[in-house]
Amino acid sequence: MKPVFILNGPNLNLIGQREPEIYGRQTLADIEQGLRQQALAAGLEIDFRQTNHEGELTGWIQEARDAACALILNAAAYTHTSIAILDALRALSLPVVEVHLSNIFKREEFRHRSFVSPAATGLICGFGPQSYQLALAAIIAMVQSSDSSNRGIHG
Ligand code: CA2
Repeated sequence: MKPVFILNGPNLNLIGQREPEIYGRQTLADIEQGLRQQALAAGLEIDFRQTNHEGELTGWIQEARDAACALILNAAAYTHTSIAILDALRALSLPVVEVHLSNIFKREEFRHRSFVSPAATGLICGFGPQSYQLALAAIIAMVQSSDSSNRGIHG
């Protein structure tokens, strides 16, 4: 089985150190560690990455077309600005879960628009680091149900 790509956009490397009142006290490495355990328990692999560069994030989304079974994406500020990321997502035929630590709809107006949502299977936001765990749980359920339907009901 191919890994689940978990891709993170700009400034997410700073969480846990700055603005804890918005993003919590866990670092991105803490979140990654929890997701690794969750994936392991479900027999899945994850490929967890962060970048501050739009082009790199776009390239990783393209890479997911052949290299991933599903994508969890926190595009951070590029969520609200990037048509390049929307176009790359449109070229995918995988489950895509958009995640945000904060509830973007409770925040400034400019965070209410997402260029990721129209290309996503679903969106989870507002639960802090748990947003990622809920997204992975959704992917695990989707991957396992498509796996069992491929194998037939008696496996
Ligand atoms: O809530 C989320 O997960 C966001 O994707 C986080 C982004 C923000 O631009 C989105 O609107 C919502 C910000 C990433 C972290 O940025 C920091 C900036 C300063 C200090 C710490 C983190």
